[in-house]
Amino acid sequence: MPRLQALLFDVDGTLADTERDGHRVAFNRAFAERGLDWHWSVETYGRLLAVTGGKERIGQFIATWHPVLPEGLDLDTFIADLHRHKTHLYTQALAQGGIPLRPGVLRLLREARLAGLKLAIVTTTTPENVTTLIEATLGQGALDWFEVIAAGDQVAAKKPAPDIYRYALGELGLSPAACVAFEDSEVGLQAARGAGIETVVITINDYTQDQDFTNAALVLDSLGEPAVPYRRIAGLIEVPGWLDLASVRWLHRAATQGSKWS
Ligand code: XBP
Ligand code: MG
Repeated sequence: MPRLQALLFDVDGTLADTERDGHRVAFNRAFAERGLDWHWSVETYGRLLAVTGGKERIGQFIATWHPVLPEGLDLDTFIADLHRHKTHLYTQALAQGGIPLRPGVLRLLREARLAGLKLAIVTTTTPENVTTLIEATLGQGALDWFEVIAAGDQVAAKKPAPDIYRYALGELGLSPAACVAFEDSEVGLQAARGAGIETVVITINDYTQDQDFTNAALVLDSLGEPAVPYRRIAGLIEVPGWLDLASVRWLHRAATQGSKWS
């Protein structure tokens, strides 16, 4: 049975609660600053989250809602420019400390580092967003904590395709059986499981908590902290309160030995 050698973290929804009050707000500001009368409500954004990637999400909005567009524009160029502006606004908000890490994230990252495990980021979002979030929350130099940052357009097919996880495994030089992934959404879970990686889901807000997480090794509402314990939603876990590295190792061992989760 392979030893646990790396923890792979999704970003949006997993490291931090970025979607509703981060990405969505930046999209809306970018629309307004580009003179567009579009507005993505909390509910509309929830529907659009089924499409991963900001450029792809704007494309989906245009294809579905048919907003009026300036005459004769090149759609790809228009979307790329709008999305670049959104990234600028979003990273500005992150750099000002606008979005904290979720409970338990820092604790587990530190514990994994101390134990000599490799860490990786596996996300659909734009690389600048990852860099800015990590530096704003973990400090300058914290990018070095991560052996691999797999993000955005590094692969053609975004989550739920497994490609970004396969890319990260290749860069880490590890087999899927040596890793555990952390995700918050069904599309993320599909991507990690598609690459053969056991996955812990930490659900977040109304956007993902009712999704299908049948294939997760464990589903919690957060990683938990002594002061902010998690709620277990599905799967077996021995330790109440917060998910520490010993529990992750136990899960990994049980899952790779083929235990049945319920
Ligand atoms: C979440 C996403 C991203 C962000 C927007 O990625 O789907 O598209 O909502 O980011 P993950 P960009 O959960 O894999 O971190 O606008 O930079 O694409
Ligand atoms: Mg996510």
